[in-house]
Amino acid sequence: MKEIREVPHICRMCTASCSVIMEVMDGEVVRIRGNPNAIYHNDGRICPRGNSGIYLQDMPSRLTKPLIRNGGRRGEWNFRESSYQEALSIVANEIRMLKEKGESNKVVVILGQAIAARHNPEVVGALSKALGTPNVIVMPLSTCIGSKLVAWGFSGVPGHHAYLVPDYKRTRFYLSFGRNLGGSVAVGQTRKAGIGKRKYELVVVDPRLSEWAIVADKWIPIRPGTDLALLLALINVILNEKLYDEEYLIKYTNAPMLVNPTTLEPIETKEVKLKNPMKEFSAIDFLVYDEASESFKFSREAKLPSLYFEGDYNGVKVTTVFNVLRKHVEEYTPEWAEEVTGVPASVIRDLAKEMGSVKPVSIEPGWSANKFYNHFQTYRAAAVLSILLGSLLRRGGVVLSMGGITTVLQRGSPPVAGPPVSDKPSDLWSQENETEIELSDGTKTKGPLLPWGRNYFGLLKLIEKERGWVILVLGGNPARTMMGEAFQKIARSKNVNLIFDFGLLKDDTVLYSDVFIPECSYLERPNQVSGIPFSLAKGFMVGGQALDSDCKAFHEFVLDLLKEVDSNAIEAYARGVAKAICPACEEELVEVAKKYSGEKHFFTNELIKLQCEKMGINYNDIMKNGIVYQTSEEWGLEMNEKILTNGWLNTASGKVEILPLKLLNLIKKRKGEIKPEWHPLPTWVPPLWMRGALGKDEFVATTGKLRNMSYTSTQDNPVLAYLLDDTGIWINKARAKELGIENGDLIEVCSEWGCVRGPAKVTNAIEPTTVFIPANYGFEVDLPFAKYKYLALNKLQTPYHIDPITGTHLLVDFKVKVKKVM
Ligand SMILES: Nc1nc2c(c(=O)[nH]1)N[C@H]1C(S)=C(S)[C@@H](COP(=O)(O)OP(=O)(O)OC[C@H]3O[C@@H](n4cnc5c(=O)[nH]c(N)nc54)[C@H](O)[C@@H]3O)O[C@H]1N2
Ligand SMILES: Nc1nc2c(c(=O)[nH]1)N[C@H]1C(S)=C(S)[C@@H](COP(=O)(O)OP(=O)(O)OC[C@H]3O[C@@H](n4cnc5c(=O)[nH]c(N)nc54)[C@H](O)[C@@H]3O)O[C@H]1N2
Ligand code: SF4
Ligand SMILES: [Mo]
Repeated sequence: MKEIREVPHICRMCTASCSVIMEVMDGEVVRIRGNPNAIYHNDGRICPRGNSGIYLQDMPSRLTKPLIRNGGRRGEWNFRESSYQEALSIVANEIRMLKEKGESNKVVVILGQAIAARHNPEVVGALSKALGTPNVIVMPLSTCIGSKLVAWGFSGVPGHHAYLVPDYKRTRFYLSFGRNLGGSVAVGQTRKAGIGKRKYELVVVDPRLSEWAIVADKWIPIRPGTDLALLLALINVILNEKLYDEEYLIKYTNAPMLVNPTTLEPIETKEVKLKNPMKEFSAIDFLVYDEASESFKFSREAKLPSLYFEGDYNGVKVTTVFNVLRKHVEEYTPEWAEEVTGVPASVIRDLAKEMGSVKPVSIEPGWSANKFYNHFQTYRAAAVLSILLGSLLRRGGVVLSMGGITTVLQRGSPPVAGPPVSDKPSDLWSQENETEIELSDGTKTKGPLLPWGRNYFGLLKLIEKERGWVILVLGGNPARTMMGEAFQKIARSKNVNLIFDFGLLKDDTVLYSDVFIPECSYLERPNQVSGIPFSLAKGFMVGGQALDSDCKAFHEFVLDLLKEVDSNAIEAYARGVAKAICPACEEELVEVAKKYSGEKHFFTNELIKLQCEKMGINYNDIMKNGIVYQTSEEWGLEMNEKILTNGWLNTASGKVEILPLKLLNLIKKRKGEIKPEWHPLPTWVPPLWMRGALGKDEFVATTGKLRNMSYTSTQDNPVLAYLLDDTGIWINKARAKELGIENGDLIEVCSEWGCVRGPAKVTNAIEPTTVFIPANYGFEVDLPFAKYKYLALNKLQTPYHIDPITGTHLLVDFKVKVKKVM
């Protein structure tokens, strides 16, 4: 029997970061399986994508040598192999030249999920500082989670999918919309949802009978981009039928806050000092009407704040936030919502009644939520609905995971947005700020409410204006994942001096680059200690190194690059990394960085040792077991309760805010006027496609992930490509018949901006106005195993469809025409 060595790691086949064990035999990883020690995470399970990581060892499209363009234009596969040093020096020279001219800001970093999942805080903080550029585009932020992050954020909790989660194991009723836990899998969530499912009722809202809708107790098909109307009608019924959690609203929220009914401004506030286990901070207290003493009091001094008070305060007419909300949603009746969504009013009424009578209820906080123009208000409505039902931060409701708890206690994260690097404003930000947006009421505004300075439409504008840009793509495939083929547009510009790709696979981004350096795959590199996503228990994960290979991983590559650009920057980088992930390691890590002289994984291995030492983790334990827990899930549940009951939320008042005061302030400062798009109370905003009538031959495009594909990066994985089933473009049977389309026919789908082609999946399992275009297809380079070359979603989009709040990009929200290809 040959010996099998077991090496724990963190799965990098998607951002869900499951803890895995790699079985190594004879210098090969022969199997990857779930880590049984990850009891509060993926719990010994992984998905087929996780299993298929072993193909990274020898799949034909894995690139292992640096490449340098050998003439020809970007977009032509014309490269020669080079040494690491030669490729590195070309990139370093370009960056150094910009630095010497004082133009470091012309270095633009595009951060893909493959590096963002491991190194997001370090890149945005440490690397951009070391390079001297504030211009960082984080793909998962600008294409995936932007609007929802701040939507929940304004109520006091960061709306990041790994930070804010349904408490699947303890809920009794789960309303899932726009999420497909059975297909768009994160085993750390899907597993818990599966365990809990025996005890909760599952209602899935989706235009399509997804893998998750199939296992639901009820599937509610809905027109794309109209979930907001459904949620508003649920709020309407819950308020009218008094199905809300009165005690929760009175004790923990600003529902009783007295405001001016016209301006929504609080009538009177005062500052209070508060202290949580990590920080002292000041918050405001607001005036309420105390029913116990029949007088006006600040909320923290009142015994029984009234939800319903209306009257005069010092001659001024005042009312509560609760009253204003009730009035505000009066028009959003189930009958109105039926017209918009296609969901019968009776179904909406029954759903509201059920949600109001069962406890606890969990409402989906969402993941990929940058699909439609109204997604900010959609997730504001989801947050307010959760609050009305008393389920935010409650057992069995929607809760903060360990990452979310830490973020809230440190009082970081959204809605604080804007330029990512503090010492210089992002150039992208100024472009976003200047962009004209046409609002749903027909007026125009300049710039989104909260421009983030991370979005590539800003880059498109900048490179038209100035010469000499250097683009660094780190761990992503923007040629396929940027909307409207923005990357190809950037690559065609003569004003871009160099495009560099630090990737792994032969993909369309390499095709449009000048220089490519491969990173080691996760099988060949260690992984620094990191937190556990979605987890209520506190703990840490790590990755050992299973294989050796001739390549560098991220940290060491960055150090090599900085050494050539400006060796002084090495210290800045080490400090930045420490600040982002291990503040107590700072001085020692600077020494490690200075000592580094090119040995593979040296910095990472030393970092792991330092992290263990400073964070109270036993090194041998974590290296052997892959994951260590310092608490059980009870810790997370208790912390949620403490945050709720002590008023430690990240809002102006520290309480759960239905009417977000930070948002109100921001509107005053940035816009001066309340518009439906950023109304502080949940407000109807139609999706973009509804601005005109939907023609008889038109459909609304939407998208989602395929269960056995990750982003665009697994298309050529031999076993995953083989496993693809249910493929193709979903179209409703009756509508397909009108167009003479049969199952399997080659069809063309065209938007205003472009066309894609693929086989039709003709089915009753999709709502008639919708065409569903899977997100994971399409490529330009030659790939031996990949299917559906011409089904690239980003050919249909425009980079200028943006979210009016954060300026992030909308994945869909446009009309399409469909025809059979003869
Ligand atoms: N067409 C389309 N566009 C999308 C999406 C979609 O599904 N389809 N999804 C949207 C969403 S939700 C997201 S989060 C973003 C994601 O967008 P991206 O971050 O661009 O994601 P990927 O498509 O996974 O990037 C794939 C590339 O990452 C590189 N890579 C993989 N592993 C490694 C590694 O270990 N190291 C390095 N250095 N590189 C590696 C490979 O070269 C691979 O080709 O895209 C958004 N845009
Ligand atoms: N297999 C697989 N799993 C993945 C990934 C992957 O690439 N492949 N990527 C990971 C990443 S980065 C992300 S962002 C998550 C994404 O995970 P999810 O947020 O679950 O995202 P999607 O698959 O984009 O969409 C989920 C469902 O929303 C439906 N939908 C589309 N439009 C609408 C609408 O207007 N209303 C409603 N109610 N539903 C709608 C789609 O039909 C789909 O079934 O998945 C993660 N897990
Ligand atoms: S969900 Fe699947 S691909 Fe994603 S990290 Fe977990 S095992 Fe890997
Ligand atoms: Mo994503």
